[in-house]
Amino acid sequence: MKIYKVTAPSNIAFLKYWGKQDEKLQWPSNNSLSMTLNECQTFTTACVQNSLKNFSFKKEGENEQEDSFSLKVIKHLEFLKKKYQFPSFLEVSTHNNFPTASGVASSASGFAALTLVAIAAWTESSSFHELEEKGFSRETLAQLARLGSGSAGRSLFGGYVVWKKGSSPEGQRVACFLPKSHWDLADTIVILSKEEKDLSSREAHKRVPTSPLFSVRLSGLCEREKLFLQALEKKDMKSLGALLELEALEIHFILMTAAEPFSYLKENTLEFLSWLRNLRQETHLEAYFTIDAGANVHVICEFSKREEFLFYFRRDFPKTHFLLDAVGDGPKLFVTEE
Ligand code: 2P0
Repeated sequence: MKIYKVTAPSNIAFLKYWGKQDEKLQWPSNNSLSMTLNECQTFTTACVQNSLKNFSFKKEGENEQEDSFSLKVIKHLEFLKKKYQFPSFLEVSTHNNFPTASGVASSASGFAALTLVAIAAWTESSSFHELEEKGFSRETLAQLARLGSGSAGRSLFGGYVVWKKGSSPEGQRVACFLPKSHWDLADTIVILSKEEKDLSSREAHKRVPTSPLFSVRLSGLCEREKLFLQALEKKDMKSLGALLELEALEIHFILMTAAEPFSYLKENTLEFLSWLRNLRQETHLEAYFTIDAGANVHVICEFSKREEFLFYFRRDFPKTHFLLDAVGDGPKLFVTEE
C-alpha cells in the first residue's frame, strides 16, 4: 500500500488577511503578503482505503475526535472528493511540530498539507511535476487549500508570497513574489500566552467589517501593499519594520473597535511591544514586531541580527519561552510503500 506524506510550513502574514468580502467563497477583503516559515511544520499522511465508507482523520497520538478542526478537515475532504469525483475515502493522520497555542497559524500549514496530501493520494502522484501533469499545479492546489482556510493558500509556496484578491472570487491568485534566497529574515516567536485563543479567526473575520476603522484601513491598503513590496525588494529593514508594526497594531485595534469587540492582546503583549521599541531606541537593533490572531509576538529581524536580539531578550525575559524560525521553502511530498 502506498502512503503519501507531506510536510507543509506555516506562514507569518506581513500584510494581513483581515475580513472577507464573501465568506462562502472565501474571498478576502484585501490582498495579503506573507513569509513562509522554515521550522513550524504540519506533517500529514494519507492513503486510499477502498474498504472505508467515510474519511478517517486522526491527530497523531489521539483517537478520532469531533473537535471543530477535525470537522473542518472532514468537510474539506468531502468537498474535494465531490468536486473531482474521486471514488475512494482516505485514511489521514496529522501532527504539528509546534504547539497549537503558540501564535503560529496551524490552520495555514494544516490545510496546505491536507490538500496537497489528499490530492497526491487520490491522483497517485509522487511529485509536484506529476501533480501538475494531472491538472494540479501549485497555483491550483493553493486555490483549493484556501477554501479550507484562507491563509493556507500562501503555505503552498516558499519565500515571500502574495495572495491577490482579484476583481472577483474566481480571479484570486496566490504566487511567490520573491524566493527564500532573496533575503534571510528570521522570526523569533515569543510565547507570552500558552492559552488557546478564545476567538476563532473565522469569527474575527466576521466581526472586523463592523469597526468604523475597517473602511479607513481598506482605503489605504493599496498604497501600503506597494510600500511592503518595495521594502522587501530593496531589503529595506527600517521601512519593512515600520509597516509590520503599523499593520499588526491596526488589525488588533480594528477587532477591539468592532460592534462585538474582542482583544487577543494580553497585558504582557503590550509590555513586550514597549520593551522592543525601547530596545530599538537604545541599541538601534533593527528588530520589529508583528502579531497574528493571538497574544504571541513574532519578532522579525535579519538573520545576522538574531543573536544580538536573543542576548537582550534572554537578559530581560529569562523565563519566557520562544521558538526560532526563519524564511523557508514550500511544502514537500514523499511516498513510501508499506
Ligand atoms: C493572515 N490571519 O493573513 C491573518 C492575520 C490571522 C491574522 O489568516 O477563516 O485561519 O480559515 O479563512 O486563514 C487567520 O485566518 O481564516 C489569518 P479562515 P484563517 O494570516
